[in-house]
Amino acid sequence: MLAPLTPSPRIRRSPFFDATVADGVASFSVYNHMYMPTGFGDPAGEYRRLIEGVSMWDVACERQVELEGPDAGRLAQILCPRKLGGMKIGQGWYVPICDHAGTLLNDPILLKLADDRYWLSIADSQLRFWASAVAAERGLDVRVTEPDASPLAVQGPKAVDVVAALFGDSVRSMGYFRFRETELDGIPLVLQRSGWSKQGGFELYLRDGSRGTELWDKVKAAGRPFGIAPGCPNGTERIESGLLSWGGDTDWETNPFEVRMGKYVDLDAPDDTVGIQALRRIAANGARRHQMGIALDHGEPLPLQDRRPKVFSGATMAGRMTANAFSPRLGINIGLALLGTGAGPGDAVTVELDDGRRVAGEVRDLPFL
Ligand code: THG
Repeated sequence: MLAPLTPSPRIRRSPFFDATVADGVASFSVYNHMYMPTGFGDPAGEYRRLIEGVSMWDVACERQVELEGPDAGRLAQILCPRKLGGMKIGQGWYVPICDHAGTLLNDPILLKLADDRYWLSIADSQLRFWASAVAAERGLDVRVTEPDASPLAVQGPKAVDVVAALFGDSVRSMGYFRFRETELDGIPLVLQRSGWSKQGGFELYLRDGSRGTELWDKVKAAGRPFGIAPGCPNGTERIESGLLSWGGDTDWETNPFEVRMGKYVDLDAPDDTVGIQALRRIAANGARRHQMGIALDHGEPLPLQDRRPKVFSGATMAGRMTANAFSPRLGINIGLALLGTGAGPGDAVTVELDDGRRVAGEVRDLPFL
């Protein structure tokens, strides 16, 4: 058991912090320098509601980096090795952001709010520094700021019913990652069909950080007939579904091709896109590693491993396991791993756990489910 966090203004509270405390949050992680709930004391129920019902999550720590001004679109394209020419206002796109060596710095959703206003809805790295430095170095006319925008996720097969109860049936026909600027009883919001699960759902980006508890309570009340309860980004479901956790599944050598983001890289993106030259070279030579699943041969649920256990193929180190969980739907322990491309589906491997135990396993294709 790790010791609790020491309070500090360096670790920010989300607008939903008080509401999650009132609802019995049991643990936090820190993400983008903000507390992020990681459990409410009922892991089995939290998983079941996500798979069969509906769950609500404080994901305000998915901070927004706003690019605003005449060169906002140009900066977005310089930062993203995915061609953005076809992007329409109201669309969100999943994009890799790479450094000049092609290393993955973040995997945000890019939202186009206007021709001169974009948001990068970021994973856990300081993209604001990166965006403002690149903008200044390229002499662009654009402001890079953090807007008052804090996502609350509603996830699960019944999420659409909860969100329709709040905003009307028109939300049922919203496409994936589409969003609209709207309000709920005067609370300004961006409503998007999105969220870090494969169970379907929406995110309500609160645009007034003073009204977090009010929004939380409205979502909870609308969800009551559907059995809603608080949860959080679910480590088990995301491993089953093969969703990427930047910084957990990636390291300072990881490029987008290694972690199944190659389909979001356009090699014919403009030559002045950061990292595109390196990405072209990597694509031509072939990536050295790839992200795979591992099915572990161990009956009991294993504890969460946080030291990236080594994965062996015979006596040879094949790579590292970056995340693990016991899958209730599969009835086995599963993991994500970054392995050399020599290791492929069906290969027998051994994982050396944090406590030194060795567990046999088999390499699997992703997603598991
Ligand atoms: N919502 C919002 N912001 C975010 C996240 C989010 N920022 C941080 C983090 N999550 C970004 N990472 C991801 C990773 C995967 C997905 C979304 C955000 C995702 N991927 C699908 C997949 O890989 O199958 C679909 C991608 C696609 O079809 O384009 O959903 O959750 N606001």
